[in-house]
Amino acid sequence: MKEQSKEIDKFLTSLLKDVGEKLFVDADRNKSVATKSGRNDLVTNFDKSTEKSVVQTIKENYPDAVIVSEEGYGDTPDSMDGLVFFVDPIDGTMNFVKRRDDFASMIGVYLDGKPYVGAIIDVMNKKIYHGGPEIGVYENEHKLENPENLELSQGLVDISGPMVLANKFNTQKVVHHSSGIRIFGSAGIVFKHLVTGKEVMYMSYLAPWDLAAGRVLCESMGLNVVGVDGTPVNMLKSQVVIAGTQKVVSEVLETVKNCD
Ligand code: 2AM
Ligand code: CA
Ligand code: CA
Ligand code: CA
Repeated sequence: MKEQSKEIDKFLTSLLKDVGEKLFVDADRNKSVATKSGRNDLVTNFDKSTEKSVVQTIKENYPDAVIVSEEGYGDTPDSMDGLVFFVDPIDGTMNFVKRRDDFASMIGVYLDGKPYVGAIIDVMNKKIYHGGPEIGVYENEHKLENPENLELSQGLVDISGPMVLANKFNTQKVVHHSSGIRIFGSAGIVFKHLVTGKEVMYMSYLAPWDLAAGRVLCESMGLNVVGVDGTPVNMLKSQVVIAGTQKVVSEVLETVKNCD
């Protein structure tokens, strides 16, 4: 098991390194941009070409694995049995288009429903956050220490913009009790801040590919990842997710419970 974790970790880091080198250059290129569900929901030719080649490489190396991916090149499983790869080719597409910064590419791997190996590349900073419960979590080759179990008043939180503006789930109260709010616009970049201890909580509506890699890394480092009612997340559907230190997640769940 541990040997297989290590092998998949090597596979993911090498694959995402190649993806990162391409996207680093593509960030400066003209993009063909289309909207999906609305004007804030974008997809570019690079989201599609990246996903197509990542899915193909996974299929060549793990022919029996199931692949769940955002732009339509994967499968649509109804169970988490066996090896399941979740692929988000470009996470933070709006940033990729507007800022050419703060976007990621990520792959999370689950074995029989359990977090197994995850990898997130911060493309513009050329850093890969990767690992799993059996092997620990690394920033490139450097092993990361578990983040301190800070309280809400001791750290920065990241909550999706529309959720805070609408004060959904009492999120404005959460912000008032924290050190402040930061909104990066890429789940992958926020998970990077959680595993390096720079933020203490992330709350957002996430699809399985937004969550998969970050959940593996968080849970491997003693951070909590739960649904908005405190129940375990379901990797086969989209849902509101709270991820953060154990203390902050309990405080936020209490605040959510008391929302009017
Ligand atoms: P994306 O860029 O891969 O679409 C932006 O706030 C963050 O939320 C990004 O990680 C973005 O991923 C994700 N996101 C954007 N729209 C979403 C939606 N409708 N459902 C779930 N996640 C979304
Ligand atoms: Ca998208
Ligand atoms: Ca995403
Ligand atoms: Ca995406």
